[in-house]
Amino acid sequence: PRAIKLADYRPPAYLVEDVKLTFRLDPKATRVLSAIRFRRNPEGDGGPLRLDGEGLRLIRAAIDGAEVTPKVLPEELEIEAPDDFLWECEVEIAPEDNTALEGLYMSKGMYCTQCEAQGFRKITYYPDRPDVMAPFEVRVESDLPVLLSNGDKVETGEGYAVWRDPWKKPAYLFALVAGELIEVRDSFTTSEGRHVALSIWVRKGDETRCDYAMDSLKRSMKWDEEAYGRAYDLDQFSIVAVDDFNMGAMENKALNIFNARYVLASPETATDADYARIESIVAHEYFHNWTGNRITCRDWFQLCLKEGLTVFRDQIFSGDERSHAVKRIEEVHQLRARQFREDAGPLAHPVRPTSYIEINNFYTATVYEKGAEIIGMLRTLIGPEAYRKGTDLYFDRHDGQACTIEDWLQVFEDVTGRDLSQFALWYHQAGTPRVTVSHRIEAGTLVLSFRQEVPATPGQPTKQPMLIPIAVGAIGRDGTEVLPTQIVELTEAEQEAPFEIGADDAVPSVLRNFSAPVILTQEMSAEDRALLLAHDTDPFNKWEAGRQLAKTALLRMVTDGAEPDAAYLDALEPVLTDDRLDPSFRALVLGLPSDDDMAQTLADANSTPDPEAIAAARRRMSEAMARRLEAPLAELYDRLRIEGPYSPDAESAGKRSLRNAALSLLTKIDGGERARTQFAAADNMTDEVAALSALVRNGRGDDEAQAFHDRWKDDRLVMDKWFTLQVVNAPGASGAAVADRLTQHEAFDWKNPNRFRSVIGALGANHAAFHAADGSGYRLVADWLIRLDPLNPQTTARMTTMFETWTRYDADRRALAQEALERIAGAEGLSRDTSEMVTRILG
Ligand code: HT7
Ligand code: ZN
Repeated sequence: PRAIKLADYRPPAYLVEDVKLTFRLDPKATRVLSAIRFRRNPEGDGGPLRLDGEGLRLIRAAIDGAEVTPKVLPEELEIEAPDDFLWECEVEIAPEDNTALEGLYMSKGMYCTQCEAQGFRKITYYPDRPDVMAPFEVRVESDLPVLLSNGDKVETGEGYAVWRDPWKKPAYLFALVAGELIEVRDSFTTSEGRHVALSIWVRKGDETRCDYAMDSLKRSMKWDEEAYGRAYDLDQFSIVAVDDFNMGAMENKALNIFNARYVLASPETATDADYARIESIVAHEYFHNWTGNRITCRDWFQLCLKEGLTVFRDQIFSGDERSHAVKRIEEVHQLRARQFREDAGPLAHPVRPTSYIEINNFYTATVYEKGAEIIGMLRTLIGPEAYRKGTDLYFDRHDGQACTIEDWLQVFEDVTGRDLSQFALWYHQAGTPRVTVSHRIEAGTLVLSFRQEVPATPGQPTKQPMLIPIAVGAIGRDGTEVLPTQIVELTEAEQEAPFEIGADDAVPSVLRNFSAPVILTQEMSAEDRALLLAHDTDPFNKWEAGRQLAKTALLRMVTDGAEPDAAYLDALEPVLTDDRLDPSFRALVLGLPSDDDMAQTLADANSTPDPEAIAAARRRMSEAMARRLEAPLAELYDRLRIEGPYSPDAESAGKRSLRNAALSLLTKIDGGERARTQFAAADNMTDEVAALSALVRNGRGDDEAQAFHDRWKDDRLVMDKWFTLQVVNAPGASGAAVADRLTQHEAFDWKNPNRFRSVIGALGANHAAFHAADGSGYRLVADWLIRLDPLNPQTTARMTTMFETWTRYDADRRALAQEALERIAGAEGLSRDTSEMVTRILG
């Protein structure tokens, strides 16, 4: 397969004036009629009309009313055409046979679409590229009661509906939904006085679980008006929940389509984490209306233009709605677990890649999360006011256009007069920068000495120094802050920064709020870390100090067989019992670094991680924490019980998270008594899952797992949790056997992506099980990926990333992983998606 290169970008030969589509829906033979007005692009190469199309049966084609016979190739159609003309075409497709869930497909009797990135070409012939934007009018014909498409409904009658979207959009934002759906309605009046009808469309029975998504939507609409001055621009906005979906959700203009798990929530069936995710994904997709839809990407290399920015926007929204401190810690946790891991392995790529084989493989943590970090750094560097001026200019200047990263940076250069060319390296250089800091204090001046280095990554052997904003402060020996937060702009490979602190001893607090996505090395004694854990005014670094103490202690346990560090355990107690601190913050302080994090830390230090030893060390540490902190944990567990009905608000969720963190530890030493009682009495899914997980983790949950199953067997979203928690929490290396057994369960519908991920994907979250010494984890995953690939290449390819760290491990494990990867690579008819991924992972 041919690699697509950024350097080969050429403007389209033709532009589209407007699009009219008619769908005659039928599961086996849907007819799609298109009437598209094309106009030659003065900036194009003057070539023939080339339209993308895949798996389409061409019935007829005409130019200006005269039938034509185009040259039809497997992935495109070509024809000589005049400069300005009407293209009419009729094709036939079979949505029922579409298991890849791209294009028009069926999910439980309902028609739906997924066109990003290149699904529209599976619907009809079209220049399926984001820089071709046009208004669409869509007529849907079917006996089904609900017929939806983008924009506002302009006509409806017996067996049909017509929708018009006046805003120019690329084809990847096209959507159509048809089915027996229930509508949950609300409304929102914009700051511009527009009355918007809001609808959430779900399957019958789910209409009672839409309140939180609807509320999140209205809060998002308001927030975008206040934070970015962006109001909604149509009279209708819909969200549809779909059971079969490859990813989380999709921002189609005025018709967002969601994986049902990110819409539906009720106290009995959704956890606090589910509520938080629903809030942020609803916001994310809504925010795309301006950052993605009104202003889109010129080509798919610019994906971070919409995704990095929109993630940044949804992160700040969630922080505003909840707690910025807790949200930042969670973001960094996730960034390190997913993006740093990607950046450290064979799949490392720049935030703006320069080449791809299958674009679906570039919807990555790097594009999304590192892309968001870049926006955050930009705002730190120029300040919030200049940032807002820049975004205002961006929306003014580029509304209705398909843009590049250069366009984005230019507006900030224009409003600040700053040269951002060194900053732009963040988009171009892959790999996580390493920053090493040391310090000295001379006559009341704290001098920080920095060194930065960006590691080599595939295709990028050498790197230049980056512009890195490092937020610093310092805490005096008595616990008071002697240096409030300042920003150091690193630009050189080595650099010093002096600060008057008026004291001769202090502990520097560096990379506050995780001001840049770097790996920081800072030699620091356990006492100094404990001082920061106790007194840092920056919540992120307060948490980070505890984290570093935990890591050091765990590393010593793994490499030297040390006992759990008593000083670390002692340092936890004052934080745990400090009622001035947000309970959810305290819950995060109690969490240990994951096994995968420990494995990466060992690999970074050129040591080979032993998954069993890591898991055993974490188990021993948890038990030691439980014993050392038993009294305060038990006290908190009793005191934090919430009386009255469940509410998903941040304060209540914080209390539950600390209480359940306490439960998780106490279950190590109380024989499971509290967890069993909590499980039996739980009136909400957060407490129910927490109790069951704690029991399963300690090999005690068989009866409760059965009871959970019997209670929830008819609820697909809760059953996904049932599958996942058994695999993720399976002790020792038993996870692969547990997953294998669960694949034989009658409810294991492997063709449904959520269910597949709930078992096979979950194994990736059980480090010791996936990396079991006998290779059972690798084999099971390979077997199932080989089976899924012919049906659903996108989900298969995405899940190959479970193997991305395979070179970290010992020779035996490497051989077993390589064998599994080669078996996937050699599978007959392997998709382009999976083939690209496995080839890159094998290196
Ligand atoms: N922009 C969307 C990305 C996407 C996607 C979503 C669902 C299924 C397949 C998909 N391919 C790409 C989602 C987002 O980031 O908002
Ligand atoms: Zn997005």
